[in-house]
Amino acid sequence: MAQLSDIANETIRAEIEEFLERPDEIEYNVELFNRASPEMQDIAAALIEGDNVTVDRLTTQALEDGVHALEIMDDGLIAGMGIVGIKFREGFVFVPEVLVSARAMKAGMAHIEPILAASGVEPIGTVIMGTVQGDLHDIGKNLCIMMLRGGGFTVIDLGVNTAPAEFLEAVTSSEARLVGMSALLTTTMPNMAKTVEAFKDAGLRDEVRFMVGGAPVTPEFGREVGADGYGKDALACVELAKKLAAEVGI
Ligand code: B12
Repeated sequence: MAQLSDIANETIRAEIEEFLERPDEIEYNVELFNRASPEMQDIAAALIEGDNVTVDRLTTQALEDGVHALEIMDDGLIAGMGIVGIKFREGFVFVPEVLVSARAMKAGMAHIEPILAASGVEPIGTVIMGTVQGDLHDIGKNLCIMMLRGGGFTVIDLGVNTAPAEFLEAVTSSEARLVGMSALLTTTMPNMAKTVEAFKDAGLRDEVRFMVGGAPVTPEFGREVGADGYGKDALACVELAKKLAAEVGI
């Protein structure tokens, strides 16, 4: 069984020891960081510390050393943000610290995005992506967009705080038949349903396929709001988009 003491990075060991209390989260993170290489642990530690300069440098170095962009994303950046998320939930850190870590995440993602996007595959179709109204979280949505572009989709990014009317306008003014909605707040999840309703009211519901995702969203919730599919992460988002694209004949 993976042990905390086997994790190479001292900051990560201290973070888990000091801030994680739930046994399932301790177990998950001890295993995750035991699996991650010391270089990925260093990236995660720098992200937790909000050190964007170091995340930038270590990400560049890892790519030069031949580490796959997806490994950096999963075992470095997302793994580090997972610890930040737990500390935020438990009240050990607040919005400013999370923003500084989010900036560090973006510094790493800036190197990964062009690589994932440059896979040279033929364009499959267009996807409209947005974080729903009232919600300003965009890290997960942006990861999905990166992976969708890498998977051959053209993406129209509506950004954050996207009103149902803006999704509607984007569909009517483009050829897009796929719409992806992201929500990170339980209070904004209902706006997914409102968006689907707006398409029904406009008589356009059957023209498009809706994908939903975000940490609090579940497959059941997706079905409840009338979406066509739920994706748990950015890889699942691409798989789902491909499946739904085939359904609508693009
Ligand atoms: C970073 C962060 C912030 C940053 C956002 C920066 C940014 N540019 O995004 C800042 C500091 C601004 C912020 C603000 C707030 N936040 Co905040 N935040 C987080 C945090 C720590 C991490 C979220 C994140 O980026 N995760 C990493 C990404 C990679 O994961 P992800 O978003 O889940 O995305 C993945 C999948 O879900 C999926 N996915 C995502 N979208 C989609 C879409 C589709 C179509 C598909 C298929 C898949 C998919 O793929 C992604 C990649 O794998 C979470 C904690 C957490 N554990 O989620 C809290 C969290 C979401 N925030 C929370 C809260 C309360 C707030 C604030 C209200 C705090 C406040 N008091 O002001 C504000 C709200 C602002 C607003 N109106 O939106 C709560 C929400 C609680 C709830 N029950 O609703 C959380 C859960 C923290 C907590 N436990 O208390 N936050």
